[in-house]
Amino acid sequence: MFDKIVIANRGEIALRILRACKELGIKTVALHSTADSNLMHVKLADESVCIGNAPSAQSYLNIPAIISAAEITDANAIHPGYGFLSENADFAERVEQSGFVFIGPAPESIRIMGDKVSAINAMRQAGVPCVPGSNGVLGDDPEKNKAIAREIGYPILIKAAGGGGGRGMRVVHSEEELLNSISLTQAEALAAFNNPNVYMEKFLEHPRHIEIQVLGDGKGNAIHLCERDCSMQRRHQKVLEEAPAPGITQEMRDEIGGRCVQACKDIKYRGAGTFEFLFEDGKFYFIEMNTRIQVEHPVTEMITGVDLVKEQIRVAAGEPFSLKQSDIKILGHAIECRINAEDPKTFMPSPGLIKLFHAPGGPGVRFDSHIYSSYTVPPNYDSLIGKLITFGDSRATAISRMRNALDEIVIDGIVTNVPLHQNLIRDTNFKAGGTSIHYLEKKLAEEK
Ligand code: MV4
Repeated sequence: MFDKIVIANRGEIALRILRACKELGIKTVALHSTADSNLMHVKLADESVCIGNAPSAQSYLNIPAIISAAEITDANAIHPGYGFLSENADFAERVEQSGFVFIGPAPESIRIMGDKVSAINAMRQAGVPCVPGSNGVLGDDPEKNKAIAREIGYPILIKAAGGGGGRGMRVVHSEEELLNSISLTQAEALAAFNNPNVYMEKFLEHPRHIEIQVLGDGKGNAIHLCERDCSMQRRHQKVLEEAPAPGITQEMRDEIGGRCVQACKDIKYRGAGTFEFLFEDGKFYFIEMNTRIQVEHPVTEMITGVDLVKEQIRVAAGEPFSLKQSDIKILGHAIECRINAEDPKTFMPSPGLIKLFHAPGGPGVRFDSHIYSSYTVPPNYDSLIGKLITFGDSRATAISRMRNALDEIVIDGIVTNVPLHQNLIRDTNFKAGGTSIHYLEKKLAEEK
């Protein structure tokens, strides 16, 4: 096992990684920007290194500074968390070339999944169901492209190979718009991702976003840890997630989970990963794979009892895989509300001084957060300040516990989206379960 790990992230996930390290008896090095010396995990870490100024480009994205910090502290491994450099294949490669372990997949796995076309090709090859589409990058023959679109059937979606997470997409409703839309998306893709490649998919109009959590040991062993429903989102920002997904039967779970596991075995995937699917009319369609630990990982931890961050560290250290698929049982239901320092109506960020914080509690309540009374939320980063997670034997219990926890939590001094969650947790359609990716935006527009 590692002796010392560098935590190359900030906020709640840095604290989450620190807690996992402490449980495993591993020393920790907290890296932070000049704006972040008061972060909770910086106070709790064995050592800390300031790696640059507040802007992320000068600190949390500063590869030479991060590698130097690992060198001077004599660490063994680097955990990238989520966001920042977590899915940067060049970073993973430079970490390993410098003699450290990257706590994540091999650079080659990150690279394949970073290009959405190569990801889809690899997954289709492995037997994972994908959206009907162009099965590759579009060429420059207009007649061929028209034929592909006609074969798929309108409406279609043009997506950038270098995109993902909702960036670089365009819906096309008819052949008249097709060629112009392809050119526009190619130009935008070149500007945004330095990669002009685009591909086509059937546009699914009312899907849910359901994703499968996997763990691989990098030696051809892999398991899945059930699915999460992340359909409750606004502008591609997830707001509330839950596991398991309402209405998904054990039979459907075994089938789609088995496909993901086979794909992980085929590519000798190492660490935690997520297969993102659209789910419509009872069918799963793969769209992307995330090669990092995700924000919403706690709902999976609550329903399976598996500590995903500890497992990431264990497999990165080359320890034998202790988990078998038959060990994974669904113990209940979990919900996560993302607590943001933002206005619940305008969604404008609202950083500043937290004068008073009181944590909610009781059975089945977990709050993953770095905040404390007198902490100042800096304006330089993402507005996520905590994740409130509830667990219960049923979805109704998890909802009831979340409603109470949202009424108990006190965050004074800054504005947060807690009122949005208090509204959503009482929403009739949410309570029924299984709403589509468009539900929250429609609800917000109606209530305006
Ligand atoms: C789609 C789609 C409909 N049809 N692909 C947006 C984020 C990126 N991960 C993929 N996205 C979508 N791809 C096809 N063929 C609709 C979306 C989409 C979406 C997906 C998941 C969660 C929220 C979303 C919000 C708008 C659009």
